[in-house]
Amino acid sequence: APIERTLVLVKPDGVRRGLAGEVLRRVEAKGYTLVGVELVNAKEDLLARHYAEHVGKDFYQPLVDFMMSGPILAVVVEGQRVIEGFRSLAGATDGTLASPGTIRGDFARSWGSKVMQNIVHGSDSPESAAREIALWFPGL
Ligand code: DAT
Ligand code: MG
Repeated sequence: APIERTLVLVKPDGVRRGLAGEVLRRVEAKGYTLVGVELVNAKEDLLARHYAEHVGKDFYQPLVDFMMSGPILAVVVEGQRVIEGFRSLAGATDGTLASPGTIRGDFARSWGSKVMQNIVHGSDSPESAAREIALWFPGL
């Protein structure tokens, strides 16, 4: 199986709630490798590039404002099929619907206009992962 890298973000709600270590613990317990970790106070231009696919949607500005509401733990994770694998660990976007046992299912309950408060981000494809890793870890 191919070795991939993905970008994981512990969002400001996750950091505020003290869940950064729990997310890293689950990533490591699964057998993935941490290859970059940094606490970031993200600026609007970085978030605009990160969320380029959502620019113009009604939830775009609330999403960016939320992502600027506190520090984010940015992590590059490596492993076999880790892009799909981390999405599976994270669970569904809506915390109400995310399965128990997933990060969102266990720790998020937000839905509707607060659905962005779902603890983590994970890249959704090899193309997104390459683009996002270059944005958050230009040296990597
Ligand atoms: P995911 O984070 O599961 O990849 P996404 O890429 O579709 O989900 O959306 C990015 C984030 O934006 C998501 O974590 C939560 C927020 N979001 C998505 N759809 C939304 C909506 N309809 N209203 C408010 N926030 C939304
Ligand atoms: Mg996404």
